[in-house]
Amino acid sequence: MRVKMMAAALTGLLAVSALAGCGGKDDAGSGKDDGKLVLGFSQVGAESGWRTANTNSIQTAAADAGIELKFSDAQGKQEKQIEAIRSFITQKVDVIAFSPVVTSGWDSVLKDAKDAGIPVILTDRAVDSQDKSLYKTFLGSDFVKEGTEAGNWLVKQNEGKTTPVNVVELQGTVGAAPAIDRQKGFAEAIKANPNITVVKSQSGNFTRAEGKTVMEGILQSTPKIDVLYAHNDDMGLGAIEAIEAAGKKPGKDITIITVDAVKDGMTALADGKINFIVECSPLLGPQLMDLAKKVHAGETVEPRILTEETTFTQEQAKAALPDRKY
Ligand code: GZL
Repeated sequence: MRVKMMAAALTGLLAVSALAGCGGKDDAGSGKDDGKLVLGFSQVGAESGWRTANTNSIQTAAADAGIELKFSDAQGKQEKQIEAIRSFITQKVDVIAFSPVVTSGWDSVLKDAKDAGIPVILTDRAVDSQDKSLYKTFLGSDFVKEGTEAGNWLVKQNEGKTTPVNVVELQGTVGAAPAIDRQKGFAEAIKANPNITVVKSQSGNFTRAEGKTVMEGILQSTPKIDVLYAHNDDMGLGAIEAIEAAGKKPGKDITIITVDAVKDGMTALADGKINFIVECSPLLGPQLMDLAKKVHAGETVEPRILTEETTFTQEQAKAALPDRKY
């Protein structure tokens, strides 16, 4: 009889501790007991100076905010981002944030995060999901506006001229929001002057190496190039190497417009090898951490948060360079 009572008591004790284990998740949601907010972040990769600056901003801001950051680099592959997000769900992080490498193919994994009760924040790039309840907010630039700024500057430079202006366009990663929208904004803006036409448009995947390779091919196959419009500084800098190797002067024989305004791009602009840069700020870290805390606390946040940015001429670059943070 005594043995039976002891066995029953032991069973009850084990059951209680097991339940305590399941329900023991602290309010941070991560099963940790230090109460720190746990943020899972899936980054596109390390394809450009912009991306490096963006990663630095996020990692520094997480440390400053006392947020535990689980950071994953997808090396430019959507499947790795999806894998990372699923892992964050399994780990029961408090908030998930990511910069989607391309716009499509996210609904399923975002629905899993929603079903798991984990809020998602989009940073930098957008998704084309129709269901806006799949994420709490999108923090990033207006890429159409960036393309428009680039096109408007070129139209202004050719005001009153009637000679044809042949533009070569180095597009970003195929299917990425910045590539789609920077092309759209630029194409719309240059309609103001029918003499300006894009004679060749090809992806350089936002990297310096591919920008150089693609530009080498275009220089061979395109007789008259007046302007290069590159969707980021890195592709523009790679193209400059190809232009110089072909015996032409970048910024003079070929007018060059890029987007981002990272240090190397701004230096080339100040040196006269680039003519105009549209800024795209990578410094999203502090705003992201603030948003993570708010969504974790159940506060309502704006569904779309635009980043502040400007444009630079060669003279403005010379003045701005000493104070640039990236
Ligand atoms: C823009 C960002 C783009 C940058 C590129 O917000 O997604 O990706 O313009 C980067 O330099 O590779």
